[in-house]
Amino acid sequence: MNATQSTEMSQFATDVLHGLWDSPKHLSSKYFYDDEGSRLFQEIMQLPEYYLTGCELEIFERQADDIFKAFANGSNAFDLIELGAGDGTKTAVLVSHFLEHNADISYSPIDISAEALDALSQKFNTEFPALRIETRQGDYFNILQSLKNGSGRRKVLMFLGSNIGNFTKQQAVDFFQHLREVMNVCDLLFVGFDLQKDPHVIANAYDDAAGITARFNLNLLTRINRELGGNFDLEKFTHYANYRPIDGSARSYLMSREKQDVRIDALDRTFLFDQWEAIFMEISQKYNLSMIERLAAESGFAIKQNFYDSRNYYCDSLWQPSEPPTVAGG
Ligand code: AVJ
Repeated sequence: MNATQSTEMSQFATDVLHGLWDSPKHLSSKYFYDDEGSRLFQEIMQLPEYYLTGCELEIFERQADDIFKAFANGSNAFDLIELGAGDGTKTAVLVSHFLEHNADISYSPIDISAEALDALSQKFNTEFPALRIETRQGDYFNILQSLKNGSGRRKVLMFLGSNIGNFTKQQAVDFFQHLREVMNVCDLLFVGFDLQKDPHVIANAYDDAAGITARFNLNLLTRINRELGGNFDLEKFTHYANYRPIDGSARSYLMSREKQDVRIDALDRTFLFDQWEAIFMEISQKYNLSMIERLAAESGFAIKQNFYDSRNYYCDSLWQPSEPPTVAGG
C-alpha cells in the first residue's frame, strides 16, 4: 500500500465512523466509486429511467457548433480541463467537433480513478491521435493549483454530468469559489445541471425497476465490509429514494429492515440500528434557472450562455469570471 492509499483509507475510516456515530446516520456518496461502484454507475447511465446522460449527450450532439463558438470566443486556441472526467464518452463528442473545425486544443481529464483515466486515454489516443492529452489522477484542487499558471493559454474548465448535484448549496459555492481562484478573467467554466421537472420522472431515475441504483447504494456497505472489516448483512437493508419538489432535492437512503448491530473491526465499534432506521446516502440536487444564476453570482461568475436539451430537462451552463476572486482568509 502506498502513502496515498493509506491516507485515503484513514479518511474513509474516519468519515464512516463519524457518519454512523452521528444522528441521523449518514455516509458520503463520494465513496460510492470503487471499481464495482464505477461499473454500476456505468450501468445506471444506460438505464431507461436515468435520463441525465442522454440529455447532456443530446446537447453536445446538436449544439456542438454553438458550444465551440462560445468556448472559442474569437480564438480557437484553448486548454480543455475536465474535472471528474469518468469515461469521457460525452466529452469525446465535443472534442471530435472541435478538432474537425481545426481547434488548437489540449485536453486534461482529471479523475480520482486511475482505472477510468487509463480507459479514457486509450480511447482518446485511438480516436484522436493528434490531440494533446494529459491525464491527471487525484484530488481536483491540488491539481488545479498546479494548472493555475500552466501553459499561459486560455482554460475552459468543465464539470459535467450533474456531478454538482451531489454537493449541498454551501459546498457548491465553496467549490466554485475555489475554481474561481485558479482562473484568469478570460477562462471559462462549463457546468452540467439537472433541472427541476415532473417529480415522477426524477423519482424514477433514482429508483429504477431493475434495481441497479439499489445495488449502487448497497455496494458502499460491501466496500465497508471489505476495506474496514465490517459485517453488514446486505439482505437486512433496503434502498429508498425520494424527491422533494419544495427544494429540488432527490435523496437516497438505506433503511434497516430490522433492529440489528453491525460490527466494523477497523473502527473497533459496533453500531446499533433501530428497525426502519435510515442511513442518508446521497443528495442529487435539481436546479432551476434562478438557482443557477444565484449560484454563479455568489461564486464570482456571470452566466455567458445556457444550453438546454429539447425537453428542457437539463442545462449545460457556461460561466465567465465576473470579478476578482475573493481570497480565502481576507
Ligand atoms: C454522478 C452524481 C450525477 O446524482 O445523478 C446516479 C449519481 N446516484 N444514481 C446522480 C447517481 C444514483 C449521479 N451523479
